[in-house]
Amino acid sequence: ISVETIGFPRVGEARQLKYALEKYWRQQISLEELLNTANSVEEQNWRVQLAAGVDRIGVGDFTLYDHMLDWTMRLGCEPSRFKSIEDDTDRYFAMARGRTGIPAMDMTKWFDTNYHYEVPEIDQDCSPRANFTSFLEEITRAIDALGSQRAVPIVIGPLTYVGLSKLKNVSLSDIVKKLTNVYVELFEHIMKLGVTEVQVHEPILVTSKGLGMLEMIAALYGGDGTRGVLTADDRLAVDLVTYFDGLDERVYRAVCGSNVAAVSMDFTRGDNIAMLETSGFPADKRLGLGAVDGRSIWKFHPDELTQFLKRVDGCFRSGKIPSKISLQPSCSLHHLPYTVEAEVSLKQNEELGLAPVLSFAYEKLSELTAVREGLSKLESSASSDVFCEVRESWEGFYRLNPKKQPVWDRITSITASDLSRPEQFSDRRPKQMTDCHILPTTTIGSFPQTDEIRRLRRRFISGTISKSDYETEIDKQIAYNIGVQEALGIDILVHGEPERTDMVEYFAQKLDGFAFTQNGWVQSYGSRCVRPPIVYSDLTRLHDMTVREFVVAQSLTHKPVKGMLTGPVTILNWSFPRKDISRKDQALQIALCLRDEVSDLERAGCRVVQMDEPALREGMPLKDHKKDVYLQWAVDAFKLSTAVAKAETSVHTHMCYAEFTDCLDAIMALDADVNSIENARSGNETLEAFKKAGYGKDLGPGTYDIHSPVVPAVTDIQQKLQEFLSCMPPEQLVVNPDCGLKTRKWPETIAALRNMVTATHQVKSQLKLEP
Ligand code: THG
Ligand code: ZN
Repeated sequence: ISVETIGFPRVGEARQLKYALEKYWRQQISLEELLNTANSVEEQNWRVQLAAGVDRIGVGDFTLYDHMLDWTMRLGCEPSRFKSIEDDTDRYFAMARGRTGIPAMDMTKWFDTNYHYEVPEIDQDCSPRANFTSFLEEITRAIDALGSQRAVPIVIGPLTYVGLSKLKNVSLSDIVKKLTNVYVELFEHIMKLGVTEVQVHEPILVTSKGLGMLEMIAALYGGDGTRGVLTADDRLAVDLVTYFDGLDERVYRAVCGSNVAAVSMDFTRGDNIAMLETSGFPADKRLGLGAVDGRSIWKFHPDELTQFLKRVDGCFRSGKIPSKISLQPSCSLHHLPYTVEAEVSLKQNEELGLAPVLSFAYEKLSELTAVREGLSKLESSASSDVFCEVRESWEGFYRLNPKKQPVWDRITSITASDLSRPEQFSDRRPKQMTDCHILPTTTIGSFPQTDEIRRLRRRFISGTISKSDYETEIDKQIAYNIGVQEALGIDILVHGEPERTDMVEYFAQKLDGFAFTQNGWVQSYGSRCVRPPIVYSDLTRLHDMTVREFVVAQSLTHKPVKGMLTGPVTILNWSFPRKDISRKDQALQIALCLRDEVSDLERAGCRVVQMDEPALREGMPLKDHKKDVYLQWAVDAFKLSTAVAKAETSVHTHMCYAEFTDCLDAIMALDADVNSIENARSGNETLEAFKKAGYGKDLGPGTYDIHSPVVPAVTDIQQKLQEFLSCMPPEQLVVNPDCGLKTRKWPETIAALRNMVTATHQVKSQLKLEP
């Protein structure tokens, strides 16, 4: 039994790569200095894995920005608008970040993780060509550091690469065929370096798309009597690596019948072990046993793991699986922070008992060897020392963080009526915001976070200024924000959220049951990282969370001010959840806290509550047949949070970062009175889809793109509004930008909102002229 990794974090323990990248973009360091930093982070990664006793280390997944973008370069699939940029590095960063006149490529979520990749764009002009120089150099460095047997190149497989692309006027199978030669060329180069095995990552196979790829699996990897283009050369073994869910039985049969030398699977999701028990695993292949959860920050539970290992052992004994096994994390470790050792406060806080049960990337490496030991000790039924130690850590954790029974009692007593508004939309809508006329203007919630606010917050956190001084300054900013909106003539106001940094961090800090790391950074995209809070206990609300700032804002204006909340599903999806409590129950716990907050806001005079759910879509399971269950509890959690609102209270929501068209039924089921959506960069497709689905409530499609500092012209916004009006009646439309404004500067924000209000007035006066 060997131990193997299939990917590692890459920003660096101290986020060295992030800082180097940002300096390089500001032209403060040279490309050479950037690459020196990158190489030293990568080499440190290798050293750590080597020292942890990993037998085969996945290499080549390191990247300056995004691994999918790397493959776009390597395969020569750059969209044609970038082809004029000759220098490889310049072209690479232009694709990621855009250039004047050349928009960046789109980003989207990598499967169901919080990582964003650069979506390849492939059309009929795409003519793949090999561009592997820097990749081969990287592999060569890895071989020098680790030896050619220990360094296993990671390659994103053609099915996954193309399956995750935006295809225009081309078919998936045609492009896969076109790309195959380039992969064959790559494999030849890799063999020349003395490499004998590659990991070909094909996580797409666990999704519902995998079922449509059976023929392509056979063509590429062999099966049905064919040799397989990528497995035709015996000198290079292919390990077909899948993760993020189990394999559908038909896909499993296809990969088992293929010519690959090894198949690696995720045994922490789905039910691959049951499939091994019933169908067995081919004796001529090595099994990659992804038994250590690469998505979870928690240590393994010794008893659960023992149960699992017994089943593996049973398969061994009955000859269902071969003796060639490689123990692996269930996926790349790059979805985890580097190490618990860097969490000094959590480690010191012994009353919490949390640090001993946490396991980040470095600690997962030790778990791999612990699991190997556990498997070998099964026979003697002696428990290994590590298992005993981890069991004690968990016992300590549970003793210190007992179940909060009242929370569970409240969850048990939730009834259907808790999930529905007192009146139907058609009855309640006329009672809401009666002072607001047709085409009301509003914003999504946040206003620019100036350096001054950030400085203020730092002084408060470090204790340099008192809480009351901090609040006084925050209130001044709220007053300014309200003044600006009044002057611009916006109809539904916001306080602007100067007291919040990251919305999820803000709410997590207000709730009891969340813990925070100091260095637990996880790459979100490019140089950007997030530090998700950790759910360690049942979640409760100790105090109201947003009422003070709402009251300050509402006291300054007669117009309605929105009470701004982040929805339960988003708070959960952007945190590290407990693994021993269902995500549904954790979402419901957060929902109960938010429900109480909605009531408190109403009592404080709030007439409009906005419950944002930007991450609703990204929590969707990868298999179609699992989607309904997720969407059901996600919708329930949202409704549990909001349905307590009186009929007179208008409930808004906002969604961004995603495609909505594949979960429209769920979005409609949220029963929000107004839904503002990110739409400025797409045409009317989303709107058409809403209309087609019979969406009858109010909609606020983004009238301009806030991700760019460009101020939209009045005519641009007018045109957008006209397009929207061609799609739905004016009574249904709300006018807003397409996301929050916190990343923008004040001058462009004011100019853009002024144009938005002007455009709205002009469109309204035109409407009146019409018969
Ligand atoms: N909040 C949280 N998660 C998120 C988003 C969010 N996940 C998805 C999406 N939004 C990711 N977008 C970003 C945007 C900006 C940054 C990170 C993720 C960012 N991060 C700072 C950095 O890397 O320098 C660090 C922020 C900090 O210092 O706290 O700018 O909105 N929870
Ligand atoms: Zn948004």
